[in-house]
Amino acid sequence: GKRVKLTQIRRPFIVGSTARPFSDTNPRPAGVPDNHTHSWEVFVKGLDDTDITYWLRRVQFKLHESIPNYVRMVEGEAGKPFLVGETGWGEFDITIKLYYVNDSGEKPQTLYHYLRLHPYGRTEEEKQAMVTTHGEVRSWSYDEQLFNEPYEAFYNVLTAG
Ligand code: SLL
Repeated sequence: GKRVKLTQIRRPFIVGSTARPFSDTNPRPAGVPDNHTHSWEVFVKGLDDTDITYWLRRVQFKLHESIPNYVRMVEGEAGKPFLVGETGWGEFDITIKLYYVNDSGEKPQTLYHYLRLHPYGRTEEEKQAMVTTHGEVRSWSYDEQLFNEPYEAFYNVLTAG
């Protein structure tokens, strides 16, 4: 196929994690080890939960090796985040590999997200900014996927609707 020359298409997305300490409102599920302190999830999703499966096909999350089946592949489902949920006690770097739709001809790309269970920041204000009213610790980043000189068929998919 032919590429659309001198053209770049950007698509925004959010990569992040949300952690919840075990508590009365977030009880430790049966079978979860005593030393686990939090439930958490890591995800890739569209802005305001818009669908991104027209350009992103699947996502591989590489968690800490201490976690059973620490390499998780998540296939896209229209309108749903690419998401892995777990429980644990520690923070670590998660390797996230993005696989694009076949029409794109794009090679997979890797990005990193540090899982935070505890508020982090230089000041009390910075820490508080991570915590929701429900006591969730959010570490969310805005990111943009750049498609440079996309193939015509893929360009049409990207710009349809
Ligand atoms: C640390 N470098 O030492 C980090 C490693 C690993 C945390 C943290 C998994 C628990 C499980 C878990 O929370 N690992 O599934 O057994 O702080």
